[in-house]
Amino acid sequence: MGELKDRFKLKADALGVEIKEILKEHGSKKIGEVTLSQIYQGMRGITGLVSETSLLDANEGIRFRGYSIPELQEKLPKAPGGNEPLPEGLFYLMLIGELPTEADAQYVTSLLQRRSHVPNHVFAAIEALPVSSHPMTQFVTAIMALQTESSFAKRYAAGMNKKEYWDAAFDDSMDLIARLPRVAAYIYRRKYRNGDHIQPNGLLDWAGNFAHMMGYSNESFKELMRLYMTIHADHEAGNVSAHTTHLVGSALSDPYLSFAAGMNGLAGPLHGLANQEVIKWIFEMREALGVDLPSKEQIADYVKKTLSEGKVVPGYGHAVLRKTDPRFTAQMAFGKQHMPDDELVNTVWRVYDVVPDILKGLGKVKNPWPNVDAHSGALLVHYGMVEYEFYTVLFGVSRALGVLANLIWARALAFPLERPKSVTTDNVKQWLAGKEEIWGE
Ligand code: HAX
Repeated sequence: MGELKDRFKLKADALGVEIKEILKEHGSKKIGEVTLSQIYQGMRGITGLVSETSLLDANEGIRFRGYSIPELQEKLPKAPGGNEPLPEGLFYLMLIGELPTEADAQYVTSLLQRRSHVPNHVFAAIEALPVSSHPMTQFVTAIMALQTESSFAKRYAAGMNKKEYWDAAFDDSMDLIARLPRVAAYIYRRKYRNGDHIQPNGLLDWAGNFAHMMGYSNESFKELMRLYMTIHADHEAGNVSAHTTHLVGSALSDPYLSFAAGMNGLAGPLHGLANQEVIKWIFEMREALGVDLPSKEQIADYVKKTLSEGKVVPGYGHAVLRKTDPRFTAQMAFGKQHMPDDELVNTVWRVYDVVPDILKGLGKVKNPWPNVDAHSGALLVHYGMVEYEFYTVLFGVSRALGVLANLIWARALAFPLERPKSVTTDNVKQWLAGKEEIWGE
């Protein structure tokens, strides 16, 4: 791993120097203003974080180190015979800031293959939970059980120099990324395949091996996993899973503790769990209507019913995006290529034809367009993965790439403990009455 670490260290040292200079000269410049509404309403639009790995534009969608998803699909290395990008290549890009060569991506693959051993007590910890536990509960439990392997925690306890934090975070992050597919596949086979587990194939790429261990040997499913693991990896720093991992990491909690915290946030229905909610909602709609491919009129009626029951339409809307999510579009293109006649996939496309106008009509939804979660489930069901409670685990395995690349950067750039100021409504009322000094430090 020395070579990858050396390349990273060079980049991190150079950026560290640049940031010092920027702050020395411009540190007191204002980057924005904060309104009262913003602090009561989810801090939307407040710029308060730095992330090197990706940037979200409200209209264009996500760019990873400046590259859009179609550009990544074109420029990142592929598996032999494949068309979709290798997520290992995206991880390299996020970490090093340069497009990987084929050899670079293969090197990351081989590092992950070598570090993928999962100790037995982790499987025992999973087995201690009832099979009925939600897969995300099992996933987070397994990550916590893996924490015994943290070299960051061990080195910190032994008096690690703060200049070495990044190095220990690097080791833990690579180990964790390498082990997650095995853990996730174990949970899948335990819960849905009677514990009939499949051993890893040490010759396969990270996502291909994940597909294999879950029991999907079909080449086009492996391609879907490569695409899926790439597009879900990162969405700049403010989303719940990324921000939580970053926040917890800022307390020098090791990467296992930090990532587990982020995954608890991903498990919320307004965030990553939306991918299970979408397919559950579509299954319920099909059952209620008694048809496999509802008409647009039937869908419109069902959407209105959902809204009238005080529920959100899952897979639609976003806190930052204001157009169709390019991650939705990439999955739609995959569907058109691999399964154009699939009725469930066609239902997703019909929902896309109908929902935005209805949400626009409500007059309060800032983004009526689909997000990443609106599409993913239908593609998985096509290959037989109907167990939608598992979908957020797939998202989590992918999200590790982005949030852990960020955690390594945060330790390398010596980002301090995160600690914003909060107020009480009483403070606010006094301030509005003209007593400005109440804010304190
Ligand atoms: N259906 C119905 N109402 C919606 C809606 C939707 N899909 N999206 C937003 N709204 C409503 C909000 O509930 C809010 O209503 P109230 O004022 O009555 O509370 C109003 O529109 C304004 O909300 P907003 O400013 O447009 O949206 P937010 O930034 O507050 O929330 C959410 C963004 C993603 C949480 C929201 O759009 C939502 O709940 N969507 C459905 C769940 C979903 O798809 N989540 C996944 C998002 C992507 C992601 O993180 N994936 O992991």
